[in-house]
Amino acid sequence: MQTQELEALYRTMLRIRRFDEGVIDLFKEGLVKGTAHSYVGQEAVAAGACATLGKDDFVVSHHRGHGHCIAKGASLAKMMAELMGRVTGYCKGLGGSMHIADLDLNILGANGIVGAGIGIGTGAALSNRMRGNGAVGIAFFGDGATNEGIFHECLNIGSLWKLPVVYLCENNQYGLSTSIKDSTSIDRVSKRSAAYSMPGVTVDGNDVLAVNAAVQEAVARARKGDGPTLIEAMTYRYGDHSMRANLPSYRTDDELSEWRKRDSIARFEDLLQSKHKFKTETFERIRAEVEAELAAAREFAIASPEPTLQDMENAVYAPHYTPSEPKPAVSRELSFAEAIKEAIGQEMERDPRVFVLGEDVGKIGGIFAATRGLIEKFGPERLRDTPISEAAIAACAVGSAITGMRPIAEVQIFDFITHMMDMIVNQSAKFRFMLGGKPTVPLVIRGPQGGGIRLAAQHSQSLEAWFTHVPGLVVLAPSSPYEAKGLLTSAIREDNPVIFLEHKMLYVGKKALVPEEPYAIPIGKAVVKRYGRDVTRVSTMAMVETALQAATRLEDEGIDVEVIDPRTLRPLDEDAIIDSVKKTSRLVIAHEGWKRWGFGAEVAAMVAEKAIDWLDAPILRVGARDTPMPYNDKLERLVIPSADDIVEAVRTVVLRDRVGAGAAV
Ligand SMILES: Cc1ncc(C[n+]2csc(CCOP(=O)(O)OP(=O)(O)O)c2C)c(N)n1
Ligand SMILES: [Mg+2]
Repeated sequence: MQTQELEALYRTMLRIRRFDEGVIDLFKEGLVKGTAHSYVGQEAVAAGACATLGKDDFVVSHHRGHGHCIAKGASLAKMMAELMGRVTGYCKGLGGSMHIADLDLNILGANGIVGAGIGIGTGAALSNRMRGNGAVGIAFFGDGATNEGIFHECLNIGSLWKLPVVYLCENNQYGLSTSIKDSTSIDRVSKRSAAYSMPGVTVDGNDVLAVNAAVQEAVARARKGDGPTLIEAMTYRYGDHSMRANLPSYRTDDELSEWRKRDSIARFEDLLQSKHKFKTETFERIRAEVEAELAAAREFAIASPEPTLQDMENAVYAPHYTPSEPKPAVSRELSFAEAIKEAIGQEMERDPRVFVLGEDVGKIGGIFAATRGLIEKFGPERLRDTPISEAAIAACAVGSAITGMRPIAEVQIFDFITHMMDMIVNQSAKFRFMLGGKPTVPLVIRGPQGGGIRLAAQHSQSLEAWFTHVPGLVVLAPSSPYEAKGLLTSAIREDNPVIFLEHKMLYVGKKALVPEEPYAIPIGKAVVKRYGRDVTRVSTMAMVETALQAATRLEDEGIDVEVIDPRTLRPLDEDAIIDSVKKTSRLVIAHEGWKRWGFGAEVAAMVAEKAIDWLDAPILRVGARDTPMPYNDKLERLVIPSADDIVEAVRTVVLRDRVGAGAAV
């Protein structure tokens, strides 16, 4: 190694150590709030590893991430400002220590969720492979993360697809207070590589040159297309788990002093002096330069303003996609599945970044046939069959979306989305926000949901309220083949993560007219499916058809129902609902999800807040009974709201008013 490279390694280690020592002081002074996890003791891992990467290569970090960011070239001033919650920080003060990222430097982010970076790194590697850019990446994680499911799912996928990524475990012997000896069934993390048929090596993580050599080999292997390597770097953190931690002691003084004897910086200084003839003045010069840089960073941060409420609110969503094509005229009948397939096929043709991944989506085109036949046109790279690994599927979607692809991930049956929750809720919905509102996360998670075909409690749920509750997500809910194609087209073109709900009864429902040309239905725009004077009915997905049937029956009784399909559940077209309620003065909401704590509760509250003076009757909700979905067909029909239930609710609000408030109906 050249003197210059050795000096650079040394400087990086010193910058990391002095930065994090400075952060401890700032925390004590109250200038850094919340918490931060010190990297002091582990500097050789980040410095040795990142020195093997070029600018186009990526790193994904974890909660103890300052070292990785610094080693990959992040600005100390912007990091410091972020730690102080300032608007000039990497995340405009919205992310803090655990979310620092710089996509321009391919630092894809630290992470507050243990193990998540392994998933995002796997997705980013997939994206690099698909874009053919020759870049590789390192996913850093702690020993504790190797007992998370995402580790195992992703090492399997990474190896199976020979992805250009290095899995780098920083084994600092503890996950919070728990020793690896008490948490891990194997004596060497690197041995777990055998289960995923990739090389596994353990290196001295306090020897910067040893780390550098091992990672160099792994990076070369990844770049050649031979797939990932699992590296375990043995190291130790000197400080407690975090700056906020004030834990009873769980490590011995002897253990700490043993590790201090192997301090990476002191050892490297000795080597540079003895073998490479570095002079005392060289060290002094570097130290002085680092101190000056840190002082300037600190000053910059302290002088920086804090973010405003508007900075925060603007960071949640990227602007929604707005359609520009004229509405096409020519129509023919398609089934719901055909409409979805047509949207996906047309968008894949239009944009090479669009691809599909999921269980059985490629060769057989999905168990509901939503992608059937597309593989023949687009091939197995873009119609990607995956292992049964929902967390990794969602992780590949997030990692590839933030690095330039536009993935569509299928959930085979929506109930399995429970396995994807971290990636959807903690990662995709918050990524843009945590990074100060800059990046986009263009991904779609779609699949069949709802009951009606006797699939019982774990294959029939309507879980939309879980997702409408989360800022950062878009939730789309088509009610017909026409809506399915137009909304999915928008979803694929949208720069925010979209949850796309495909009700199973629509899959088995009637064909309907769908234009052949691509068209996009605007996000956040409801449609009036039937105009009426007496009562507003807000209905979603399969309940729209049920509501229309109920409306026809009510017509015979002289009750004129207006049926509104919000189509987008989040962001909700509040104006369309309010305008209708102002006209009819009555509101009934019907959805298949549970009535209690459901989507309808939000609609009801919104109308109560904004239009209570226009209401002549209480708002009624019709939703599923408060039980899981039963298998028995008669009971299932009793749980899912029927046209009878809707008719009854409408009669209640209308007749109540016609016979006078307070009358029993
Ligand atoms: C999924 C999840 N579980 C638990 C936590 C709380 N937590 C944060 S860091 C940590 C320890 C992680 O240990 P390790 O992966 O070895 O990293 P280290 O802190 O040692 O660097 C825990 C339990 C979390 N943030 N995320
Ligand atoms: Mg650890």
